[in-house]
Amino acid sequence: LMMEQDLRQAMNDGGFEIHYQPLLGLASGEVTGCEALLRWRHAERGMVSPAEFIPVAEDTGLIGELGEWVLRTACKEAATWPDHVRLAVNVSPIQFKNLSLALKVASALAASGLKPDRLELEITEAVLIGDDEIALAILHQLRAIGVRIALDDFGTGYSSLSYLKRFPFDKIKIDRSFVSDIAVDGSSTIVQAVVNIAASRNMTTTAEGVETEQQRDLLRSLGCTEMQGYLFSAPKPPTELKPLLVGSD
Ligand code: G
Ligand code: G
Ligand code: MN
Ligand code: NA
Repeated sequence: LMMEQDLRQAMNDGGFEIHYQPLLGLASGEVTGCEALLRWRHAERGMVSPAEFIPVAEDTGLIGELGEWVLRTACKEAATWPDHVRLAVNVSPIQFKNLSLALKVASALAASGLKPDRLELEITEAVLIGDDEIALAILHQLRAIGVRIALDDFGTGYSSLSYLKRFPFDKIKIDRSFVSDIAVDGSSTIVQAVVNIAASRNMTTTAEGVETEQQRDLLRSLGCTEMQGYLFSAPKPPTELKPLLVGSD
């Protein structure tokens, strides 16, 4: 497959880069963290979206190597940010089939000097589908290291509530489909319910895809903890990100 060969080559040639999107506290308006978002700069195709190549990396087994590169590179970058700014890294469900994941995370932290509680791993509920005891064990190993775990894309999959019972997440990320509709239909009551469930279990909430001041104000009034979206900033390369973090110090 063309794509697979391209991916391998990009890995060897430095064709991947990481952009970072800030997360803001809704009460303080301060940057509380940044999410690492992988980008592939392709000679002919331009910027290729991870939505396109992550599935290929998963199918071909390249996701292990690629995921480890993202983790190590992003941890090094985050170690240069102000101490109160956390780093969020997306972890594919496939990476949870590998028993060495916790070791790799510990190694990336040690190599970068980033404190464990500044790293937040974003997983989707697909990790916990089908009574996956290995994935659950790895989640507990990660928790033991001291990293935080966030449940990403909440509300888009199946029977999400049962997963909140199976593992004590630190954070729920509310999918942007709820945020985009929040002012126009019943989505605000759904967001309110998620915020209430999260608070009752000691979890914080981050609303994704916040694009308007109206959405931000509504989310703040609903008690949502953080926001992320184009209203404040799109994902940016490290050099453009830095000025957004200074002054939040
Ligand atoms: O940044 P963008 O909206 O194009 O991302 C599309 C999808 O790719 C999102 O679901 C995001 O979580 C995922 N993604 C981005 N970077 C990574 C990464 O480093 N690892 C994994 N597994 N997924 C990523
Ligand atoms: O699945 P995940 O939540 O990790 O995906 C994050 C993706 O959402 C990134 O690819 C990012 O580019 C995209 N994104 C971030 N902010 C916004 C926004 O305000 N609006 C829209 N439409 N997409 C966004
Ligand atoms: Mn994410
Ligand atoms: Na998400």
